[in-house]
Amino acid sequence: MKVAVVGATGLVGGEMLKVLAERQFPVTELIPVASEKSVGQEIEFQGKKFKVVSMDDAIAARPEVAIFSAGGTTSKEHAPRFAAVGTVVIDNSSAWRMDPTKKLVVSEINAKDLTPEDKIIANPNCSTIQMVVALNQLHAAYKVQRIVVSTYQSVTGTGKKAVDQLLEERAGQTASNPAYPHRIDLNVLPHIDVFEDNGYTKEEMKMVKETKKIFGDDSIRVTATTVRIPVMGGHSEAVNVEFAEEFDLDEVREILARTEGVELVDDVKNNVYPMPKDAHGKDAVLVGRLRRDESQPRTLNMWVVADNLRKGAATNAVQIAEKMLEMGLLK
Ligand code: 11C
Repeated sequence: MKVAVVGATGLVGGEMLKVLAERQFPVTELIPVASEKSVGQEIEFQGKKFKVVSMDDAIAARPEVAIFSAGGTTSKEHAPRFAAVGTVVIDNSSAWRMDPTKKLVVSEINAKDLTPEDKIIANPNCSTIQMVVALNQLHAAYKVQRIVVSTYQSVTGTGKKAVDQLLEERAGQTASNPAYPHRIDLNVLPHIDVFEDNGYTKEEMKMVKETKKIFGDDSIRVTATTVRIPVMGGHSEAVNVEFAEEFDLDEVREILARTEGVELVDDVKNNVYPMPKDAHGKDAVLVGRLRRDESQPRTLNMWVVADNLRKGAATNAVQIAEKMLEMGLLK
């Protein structure tokens, strides 16, 4: 497979290259693409050096698959140009997620619905992916009715600029080029992405809308508060979920223990629960702190942690490509 990675020099792009190599995706030719200022720069993949090329050169090479992680504007402009030459685009931005003609795919949940007509496939937002992976089999067993989620998100979700801000502040300096409107070290920002007219942030509304689209069920009610914390390594989420059917907590544990993509980390007697430091570099979504919400019936509380650059972005994108390969949709 000729594989283009658009945004190859970014944080997610770098993770994408790692995941492609680790999972031994059959890359015969890697085509790294980045902004004009990075063209000609060399990047390493599987022990070999590859030159970063321009978007036009990458399209001319007609790769079988292009994995985009370069922001919505780039995706809007260039993904259709790759699709026009027959390339399957897996796009990590928000550009196509809510487009009714495009599928929004989490590999374990709905990759099976992909068809040869799907040429631009949207990868959901990281905070949505880890929540729906954790809920997938519970939804099948008890039917999710309402979700109240609060997130604790890593600075890596913003990108390199935010990582630098945290490191500079932690070293006692003033950030030279801050990513956030306030300091992030020794602080918490109840603000991810821009504010919308309803008072929610775009990140919060992504969790609402994307969850409904991925589960194919508009009746699921979701409300979110998304928060940036001075952490690297992964996003954490407190998820309160109300089901239509009554559940048994031991059965919930059994279901989660066999859910694809989930690792149950739940032994509070021994202080065992999911933490971002333990999710870092892993593909699994860690789930723990399982307990009944005693304030109302059929409601569960859970704590969900995952590496936002892995399952939340790169791993899910590569898994979609793997599924498409298995299904004969990449040629
Ligand atoms: C964050 N979730 O942690 C964001 C990053 O729509 O793909 C990913 C934004 C997106 O800041």
